[in-house]
Amino acid sequence: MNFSKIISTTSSKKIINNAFPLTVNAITHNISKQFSISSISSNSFSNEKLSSELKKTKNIKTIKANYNAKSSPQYIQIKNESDIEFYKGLAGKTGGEIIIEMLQRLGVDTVFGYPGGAALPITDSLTKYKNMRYIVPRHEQGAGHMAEGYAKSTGKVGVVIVTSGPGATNIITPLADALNDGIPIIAFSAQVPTFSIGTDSFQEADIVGISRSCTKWNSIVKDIRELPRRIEEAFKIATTGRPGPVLLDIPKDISSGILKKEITDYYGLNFPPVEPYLFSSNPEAELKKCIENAATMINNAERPVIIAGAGILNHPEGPKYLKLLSRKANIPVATSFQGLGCFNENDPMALHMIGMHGSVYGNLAIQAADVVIVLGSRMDERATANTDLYCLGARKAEKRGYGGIIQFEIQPKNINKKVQVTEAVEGDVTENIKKLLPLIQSHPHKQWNNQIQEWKKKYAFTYNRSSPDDKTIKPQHVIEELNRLTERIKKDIIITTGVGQHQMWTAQFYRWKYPKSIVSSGALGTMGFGVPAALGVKLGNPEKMVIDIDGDSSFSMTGQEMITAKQYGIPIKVIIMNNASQGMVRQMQEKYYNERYNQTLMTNPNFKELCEAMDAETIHTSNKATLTKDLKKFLNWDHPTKSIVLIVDVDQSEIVYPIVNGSEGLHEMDVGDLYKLNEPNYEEKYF
Ligand SMILES: Cc1ncc(C[n+]2csc(CCOP(=O)(O)OP(=O)(O)O)c2C)c(N)n1
Ligand SMILES: [Mg+2]
Repeated sequence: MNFSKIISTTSSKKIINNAFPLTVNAITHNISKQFSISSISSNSFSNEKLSSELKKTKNIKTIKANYNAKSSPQYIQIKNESDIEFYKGLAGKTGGEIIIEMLQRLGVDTVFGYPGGAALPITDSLTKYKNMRYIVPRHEQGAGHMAEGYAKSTGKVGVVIVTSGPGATNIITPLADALNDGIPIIAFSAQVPTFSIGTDSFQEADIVGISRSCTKWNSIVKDIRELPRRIEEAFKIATTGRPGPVLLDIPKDISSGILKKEITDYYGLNFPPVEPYLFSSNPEAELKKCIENAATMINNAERPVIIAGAGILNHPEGPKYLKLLSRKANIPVATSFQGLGCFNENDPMALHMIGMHGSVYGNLAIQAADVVIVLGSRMDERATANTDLYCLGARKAEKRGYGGIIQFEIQPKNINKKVQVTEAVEGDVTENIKKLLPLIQSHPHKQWNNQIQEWKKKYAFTYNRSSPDDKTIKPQHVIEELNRLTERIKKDIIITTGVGQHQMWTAQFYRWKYPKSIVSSGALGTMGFGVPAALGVKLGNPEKMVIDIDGDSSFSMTGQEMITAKQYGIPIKVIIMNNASQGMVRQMQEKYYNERYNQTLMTNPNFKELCEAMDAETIHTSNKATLTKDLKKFLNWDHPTKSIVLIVDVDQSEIVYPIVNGSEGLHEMDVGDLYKLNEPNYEEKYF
C-alpha cells in the first residue's frame, strides 16, 4: 500500500496562539492525538443521521462530519473500487485470521505479543501463517519495547498482540513511550466478548479509555465487517505525519466470529472510515512564502546554527539534505538527543548533542546564534532549558528585524508549543529542506565558524580520569573506549540504552556517525527500554551488531528478556554499567537534596550468575587495567544465537556534566570542576 505523505503548511501560528492561547491549545491537544474520539465503531455508525448521510453521498468522495461535539473534525471517505481489491479473499475467515492475513498483506512478518484466553483466536491464527514470526517476551512491556526497537531501527511498523485486562494494561508504558518519541507501533489488545463488556467480567479492562491519551488513535472493533478497514487505517495513522502508536481493541466474539461475505462498498466499507487528520489549511503558496522567509533569514544571518532532530531521520533522504544545507552556507549542526546520528559527528561542523546534558560548545552556539534553524525537533525542555532564556542571540536579532528562530516541523501542535518561533515551515522537514536549498546563498561564515572551532577545542566533553595506579573504572571511560574500538565498524552497530547517567554518557562520548544507530527512550525516559528494544532491533537488523548499554537499575527492570533472547536465539550484546545505584537520581540527591540517598543505592544480584542462568555468555570487569581487553573480547564475541553480557563495575560517585538547571538558560551550565567556563563579554556580545 502506498501511504502518500500529507504535507501541509502553516504561516505564523504565533499570531493565532497569541490571540487565542486557550482555544488553540485545546485544539492542538486534540490534534496531537489526531483523534479525540477513541472508538468509531458500529455503535457510532448506528447513528441514523450519519448513516443516511453516507448513503446519500455514495459518489461524493469526502464529506466532513462531526461524530460528537467534543471531537475534532473528521473526514469520511468512501473507498474507491481499487481499494476494495485489497480486501478480497477474506470471506470465510475468522476475525483472528483476518487480523493476521491483513498484517501479512500490509508487509508485516514479525509480531510481538503474549498469549491469553481472550487473545487465543488471534494468536492461534498465527499457526496458519508460517511466514509470520511470533516473539513472546517474559512481560508484555517487553513486547511493546521490542516493537518500538524494531520500528525505530527499520522504519517499518512494529506490531504487538496482547490479551485483555492485565495483558493490555502492561503495554501502556511502551505506548506512551512510542507516542512521545514518534514511533509507529500497532497494538492489538484482546477484549472480553462484546456481550460481556461493561459487566466487570474476568480480565476486562477499558483499554480504549486507559490508552486514549497514550495513542495517536485507538478504537474498539465491534463488528467483524469493519475489521479489515480498521487495520488498514491503523497502519495509515501510525505512519502518517509524525509517526506514533495505535491500539485496536478486539473483543473475543469478533476475533472468533466468521466474516460471511466478501467486503464490498455496502458490506464492511460502509462504516465511517477514519483518515489521519492533519492541518492542510495552508495552501502551497503559503508554504512557498514561509520557505522564502526562512531563506531570507538564513541568507542574512551572521551566526546561523541548525538544530536537527528525529524528524530528519524519519525520511530516508533527511541526513543527505541536512548535510547539503549545512555545506551550502557553512552552518554548524547541533542535534537533539533523538536526532543523534542524523549528521556525522566527526564532521568539523558538528556540535553534537545539545541541551541539559549537551555539549558546552553546542549550548554556547545556540544561545549566541542570530538565526537558529530547528529541523524536525520539538524543542523538549531537556533540549531548551528555560524557554524564556532560550536563543537569546536570535531573540535580539529578531527584535532588530533580521534574525530569530525558524522551525521546520511536521506536527502542527509542536509549532510554538513552548518556544515562540519567528517563522514556521509546516510539513515533512526533508521535503521542505529540498525546497529551501535552491534559495540559500553560499556563505563562509568564517568568523562564526572560527569561534565555534575554538569553543569545540576549549570545551570538549571530558571527565576526571582516575590516576594511573587507580583501578577504578570511570563510566565515561567505558564509552570512550567502546567508541575508540568500534570506530571502523560503527556502520554495522546499533546501540540501545536504558535511562540514566549511562544513557547520557553514551550520547556524549560515543561519536554518532550513522542514521538510526541509536535507539533510546528520549521523551518518556523509560528505564528498562534497553534489553527488549535491543531484541526488536536485532530482529529487524539481523546483520548488525546490537549493543544495549544499560544501567544496573534499568537492566533490573526488564533484564529477564535475556531469556527471550535465549528462547529465540537472538544474539544481542549488553553492557551493564554497574554503579550499584540509580545514578541519575543519586546525582540529583547529591547536588540538590543534601546527599540524602534515599533508596537509590541498589542491592543488586550477582549479574554474572543471573545472566549465566539465562544462558548468556558473561564477562565481569572491575579493573581499569583489564577493561580494554574485556571490551575487545565482548566485541569479538560472534555467536549466531547466544547473547553476551559485559558487567562493568564503575565509579558510583561520577556526575553527568554539563548540567543546565531547568530554570536557567542553556549558556548557564554547571560544569563542575571539569573546566572554567571563561567567556568574557559573552552575554554583552551576543545578547
Ligand atoms: C520506569 C522509570 N522509573 C523511574 C525513572 C526515574 N529515573 C530516571 S534515571 C533513574 C536511575 C537509573 O539508574 P540506572 O539504570 O542504574 O542508570 P544510571 O543512572 O545509574 O546510569 C531513575 C530511577 C525512570 N526514568 N523510569
Ligand atoms: Mg546505575
